[in-house]
Amino acid sequence: MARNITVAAAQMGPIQRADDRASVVARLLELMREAHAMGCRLVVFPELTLTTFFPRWIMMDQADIDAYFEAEMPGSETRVLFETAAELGIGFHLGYAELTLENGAPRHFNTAILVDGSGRIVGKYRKVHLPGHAEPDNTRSAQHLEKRYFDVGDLGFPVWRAFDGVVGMCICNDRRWPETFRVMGLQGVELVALGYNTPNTNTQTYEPYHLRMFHNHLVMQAGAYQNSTYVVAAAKAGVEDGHGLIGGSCIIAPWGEILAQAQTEEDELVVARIDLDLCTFGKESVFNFAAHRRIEHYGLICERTGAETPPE
Ligand code: ING
Repeated sequence: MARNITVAAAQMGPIQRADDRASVVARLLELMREAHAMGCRLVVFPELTLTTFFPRWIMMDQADIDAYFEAEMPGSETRVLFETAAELGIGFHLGYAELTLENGAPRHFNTAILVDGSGRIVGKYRKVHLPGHAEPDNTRSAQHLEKRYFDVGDLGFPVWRAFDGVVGMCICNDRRWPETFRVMGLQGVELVALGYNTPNTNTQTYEPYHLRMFHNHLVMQAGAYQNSTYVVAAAKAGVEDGHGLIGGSCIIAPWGEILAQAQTEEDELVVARIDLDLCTFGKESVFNFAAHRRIEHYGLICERTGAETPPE
């Protein structure tokens, strides 16, 4: 029998540096209610979806940086998301900047949570692959200071039984690394929820605009196909204080095809009715890992971080 579930990628249009959380939460609630009205059981919001993409800005004062972080989740301004989810019986995935104390020391993570239809936090993920640079780089047309503002995620790539299936999460740059999807694939993942903030230009060299969107979909379609899992991906899109972010939010099938895709760079719901049972055939045939993988030949993947080429 089918395991049908209707899901949504809730693309967010731009969030300006001057926009307050209350105005953003109001937009998120509108998308959540629209998703519920369309029969969705899960709505996926983007990475760092409560504020502008602040890693594009140089900030030297920790208080200025911490203003973009959530010290509690739910907090006073986000609790209404959890209450509304429980009222409607819809789950959600939310990306945000997490400030937490560990052994008395502050830790800063680029985090995503999975919340079920009763408003309970089912799982948490902290971004592992932090792109960009740690020191301001004025050779770039815009900064990308994720290595400066965030610690490397320390939770691995877990999956959870939720929404009648096996659900995992990753965040933005994580999707460009096949290891991300494979570690979840080795845990039987059937739906990967992810959000992204992807600048629409390469800040280091000329790159044709269309390649940004091509690479965005390429890596997610490959991850979906090679692990026979759905991918529900929500962009923060549009121009934030003069800096453009691509859209392209989408829902991808376990055979790699895009089932639904955003048409704008604004707040937009991308919806599809999916059947989680359709992950099974790929996992039992082409990507039957137990039958086909040869881990005795894969050692370098975990033994070597950077590439080492043979001597001349
Ligand atoms: N953003 C970008 C992303 O991985 C990036 C950074 C863009 C890296 C293009 C490489 C190429 O989509 C985040 N937030 O990771």
